[in-house]
Amino acid sequence: MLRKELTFALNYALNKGFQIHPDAFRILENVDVKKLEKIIKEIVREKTRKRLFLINQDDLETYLGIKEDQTIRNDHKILADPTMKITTGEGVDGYNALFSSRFNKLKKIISDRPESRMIKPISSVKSIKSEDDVYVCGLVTSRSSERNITKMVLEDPSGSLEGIVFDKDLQNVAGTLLSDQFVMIRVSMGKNAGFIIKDIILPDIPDQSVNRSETEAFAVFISDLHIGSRYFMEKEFSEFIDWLSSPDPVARKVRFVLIGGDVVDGVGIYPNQDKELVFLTVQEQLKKLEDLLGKIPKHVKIFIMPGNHDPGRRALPQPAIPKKYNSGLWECENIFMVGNPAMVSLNGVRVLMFHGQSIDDIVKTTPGLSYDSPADVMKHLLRARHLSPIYGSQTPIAPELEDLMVIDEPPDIFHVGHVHRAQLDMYKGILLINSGSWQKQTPFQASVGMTPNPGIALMVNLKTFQVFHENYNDNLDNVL
Ligand code: D5M
Ligand code: FE
Ligand code: ZN
Repeated sequence: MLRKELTFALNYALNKGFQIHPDAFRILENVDVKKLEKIIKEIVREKTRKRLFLINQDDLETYLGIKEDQTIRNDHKILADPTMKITTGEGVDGYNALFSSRFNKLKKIISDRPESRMIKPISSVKSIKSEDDVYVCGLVTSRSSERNITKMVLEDPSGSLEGIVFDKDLQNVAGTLLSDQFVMIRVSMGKNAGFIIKDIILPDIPDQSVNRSETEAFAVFISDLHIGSRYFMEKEFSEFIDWLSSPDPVARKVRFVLIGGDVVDGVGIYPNQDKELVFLTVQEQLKKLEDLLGKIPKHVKIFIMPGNHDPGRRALPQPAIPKKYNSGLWECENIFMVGNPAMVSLNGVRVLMFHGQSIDDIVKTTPGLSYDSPADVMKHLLRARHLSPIYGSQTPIAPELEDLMVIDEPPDIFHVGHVHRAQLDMYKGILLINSGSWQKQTPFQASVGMTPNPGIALMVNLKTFQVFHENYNDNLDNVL
């Protein structure tokens, strides 16, 4: 239904012999009604003078002061995307290949550290009776605490080694290690021929120089729209989309929108989901996404990554949402479909995107970590240099020949979603963003005591790394 003010404005122009381009029409729809009459009359007067009888997008953008600033760059490069790399090994052989790739990649990463020159294969350590401490590295296959000691088993391609931690502080470090995580340890031979662990060293993030954009382009970080769910906040999300076309000085500088997964609610993801859906097929859900994103100005590049609710493979790493579910998104000039995880460069700023499925397993097994502070879990992942270390828990992991979940290169920005809590933090110069959600608290989340803060769009000035946010939630308690 056209608003009466819009109808008046259109009739005014049409009666003066004007045509109105559909793109211009879309802009008019979003203009403040009180200003419509004045705008249309001035444009008609101006163009009549020039004897041009078509009102197009450019006329309106010029008039409204929302014309694209051509000096703000929007260069992008997709640096890593699993979509075309997925091979899927099979069964035991596949997992052997996966874990051996994990070990080799992380050993290479840790080889930048001085101690790593002394790393010995586990099998060789077992046969020597050295007085000196030795370094070994491997994946943690088990850890347990009883009485006042912590036991840990580490495995490398040559064998496995059980060590004991006595030191209290070091036991706390050991307690935060995730199963199948890569570590380097310093051990000595104890009196009873057992190994004593003296130090635990994680691959972690080295001190690094951070990349910045030369121009003040803004990137917006969002995730977990859950379109199709009756709890999807369509009104608030639409307001945010309209804001992107508004004269707001920050909106005028937005050149990128990154969407970190769970774009739709999906179908058959949890029992009795259909009772909570307003669109019952993923095709309808994705069409709605396409329509909403279609309103974003074309100079804004949009990157879409899948999450655990989106169609396609569920196991990590996930390929991009397959084209067969919605070809429109794939064909749209300013939309880029990427897999999960992915690394993209925006004007030279490197953004690592990951939906965040592994957070569920990590908060369950790690003391001190919770859903309320996803940024702390993100730091944990960076220290482990791996996005999903735990194998065999809730997060499905595919037996890829190469472990694509290793964080090969540190990013400048680390963007994660999944837990529906918007949060910001920094770690070793890396900006950590959990992008929250656009879905109200679901009955399931209420039942497990999860309180999301939905309806907040986070954005970063890629030149200064200043962070802004737009909060579309009416609830005043809903804050960042
Ligand atoms: O997940 C939204 C949030 O809900 C995320 O933090 C995980 C949590 N969640 C989802 N399913 C479960 C189960 N079964 N147990 C515990 N926590 C869960 P989303 O991916 O949007 O559904
Ligand atoms: Fe989600
Ligand atoms: Zn999710």
